[in-house]
Amino acid sequence: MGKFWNLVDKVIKDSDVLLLLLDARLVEETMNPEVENKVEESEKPLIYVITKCDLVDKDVVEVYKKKLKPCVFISAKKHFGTKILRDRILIEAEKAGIKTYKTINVGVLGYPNVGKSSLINAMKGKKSAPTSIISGYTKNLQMVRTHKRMMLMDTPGVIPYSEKDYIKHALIGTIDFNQIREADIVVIKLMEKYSGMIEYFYGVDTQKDKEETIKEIALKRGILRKGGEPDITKTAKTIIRDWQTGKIK
Ligand SMILES: Nc1nc2c(ncn2[C@@H]2O[C@H](COP(=O)(O)OP(=O)(O)OP(=O)(O)O)[C@@H](O)[C@H]2O)c(=O)[nH]1
Ligand SMILES: [Mg+2]
Repeated sequence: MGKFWNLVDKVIKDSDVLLLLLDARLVEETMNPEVENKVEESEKPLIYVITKCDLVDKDVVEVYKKKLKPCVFISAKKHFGTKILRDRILIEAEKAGIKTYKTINVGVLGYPNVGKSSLINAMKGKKSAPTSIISGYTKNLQMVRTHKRMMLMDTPGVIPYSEKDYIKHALIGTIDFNQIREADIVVIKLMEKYSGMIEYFYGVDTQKDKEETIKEIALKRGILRKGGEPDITKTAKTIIRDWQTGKIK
């Protein structure tokens, strides 16, 4: 991770404008104060980009328009918001005094798996930056010219040094669903955060005892141990996979 932070410093140094990407389903959780501080110190413009907006209701993210300035909503999947983002980058570059004949270097920063590479591809209109459901996929810097005057720099995702909250990482997708410890606890947290969402997706009743709900999903999906008992861990991992890949919304 230390190596990745060095890359972040380099990207900030080489950029004219910085984007900080935040996952629409976990905006607060994917905030990155360390990155924000570094950008602030550099005195370069920062645009907050809320990604994966196809996975949430508009009202959920609308509140961030006031909190984060400037802020652009995008969905790389639905190709929504990319023109607005391009225009916003041009505005911020102009404000920062970048000459109109000069290429604008744009650094794309954010947690692993928030959709940095996907955004670059959506801006470009074709796949140039490799993406994956496996978090930590981008390992190096990659420059992609997305428009005549715009060079986007893809970076490996970084998480704050102090960050040790594995439940949060599981929800963001920083930890792959296969590697998750205590997957049932992660699912229970998810059920608490988004009341009724998991139950609705799997077509089971909402219950007080959330462990029972996982059991019911296991039975419904036939995820069983050898003896026919519901396999809680495997079911919880399946739920986390469906969440991380955006099936549950
Ligand atoms: N539904 C939806 N999924 C998206 C969107 N953008 C990205 N994803 C998914 O999120 C996952 C991660 O996307 P990437 O673009 O690889 O994310 P990244 O930030 O580059 O990840 P790292 O390189 O691992 O840091 C992939 O499974 C994408 O398909 C979006 O706009 N909508
Ligand atoms: Mg990437």
